[in-house]
Amino acid sequence: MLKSLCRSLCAVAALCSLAFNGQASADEHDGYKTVPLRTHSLYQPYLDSDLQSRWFDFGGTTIIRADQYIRMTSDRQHQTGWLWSRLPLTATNWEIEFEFRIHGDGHLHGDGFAFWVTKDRATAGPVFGSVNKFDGLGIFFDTYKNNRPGVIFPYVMAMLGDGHTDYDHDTDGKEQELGGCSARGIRAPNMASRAKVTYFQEKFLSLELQYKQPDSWTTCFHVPNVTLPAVGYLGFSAQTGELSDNHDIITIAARNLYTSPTAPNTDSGKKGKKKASKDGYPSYDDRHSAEGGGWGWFFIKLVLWVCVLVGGYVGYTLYRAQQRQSRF
Ligand SMILES: [Ca+2]
Repeated sequence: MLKSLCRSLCAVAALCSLAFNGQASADEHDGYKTVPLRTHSLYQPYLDSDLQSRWFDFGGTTIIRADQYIRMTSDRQHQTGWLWSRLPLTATNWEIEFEFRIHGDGHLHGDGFAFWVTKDRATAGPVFGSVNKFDGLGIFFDTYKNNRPGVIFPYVMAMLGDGHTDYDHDTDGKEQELGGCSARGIRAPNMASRAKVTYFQEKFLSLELQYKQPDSWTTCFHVPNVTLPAVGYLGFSAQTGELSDNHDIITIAARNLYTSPTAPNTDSGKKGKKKASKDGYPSYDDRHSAEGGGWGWFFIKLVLWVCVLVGGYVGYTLYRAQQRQSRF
């Protein structure tokens, strides 16, 4: 009797500790609540003990150096490599931050790498190592200027593919561009760069880059009213042709984002200045002041309350049982 009660108490304690861990991982970040998405994150040593990754597939010329990087292409001609999540991203709103490094010898470099969230996955092709006429989002880190007069390279641009439209290499995707920026320092021989892609369904898609100095983010683009396919796989691919470079992915940190749907319009002044943009959503610059909350928090609080109640009950029963035992 006493043993089984002890076991119950341990189980409740474990459940509560899980809930607390969940609470700890629900981080406040840029005004949103964020929860890490393990299924779409990747860190050293990248592989499990059986030399597989539970959540990602690798292919083409990709090589993995467990303590350093995932190298999609080496600094050699005609290489094509990729990595893709095994599961689709099902989070409605998400943020994917990744660290990468583009480097190599020689004076001319190419062709660059791509970040993908698309309906299809894991097929090599001519657009920075993946298929053309894709359905979903591609963000291209283009290090070779084919033909785009007046634009400084490397150039980073996003394209929303509809499954039919071609990416045009000859004009570096000028006609297909959704948003983009020049990022001269992104190809750095001695330093890794970072990118952070943030997507709020039907609200916006943004890209921030970190390459000038550590902890300093530069907004590359912020495009309102973007809707991606509801289900898309996360991928990275890279390609070299006549020109070459090492294209390395170092870490991927994916996060689920959520915020209270009513927060933007309930300006109670509790947290100081908080204003909503025209669409009733906190403007990009005011994200720091957006109040969190939402169903995730509600759920965590609910679990904690249940833990307290059940813990109290089990503790009391245990106490009663001990009393009874000491009586006999
Ligand atoms: Ca190009």
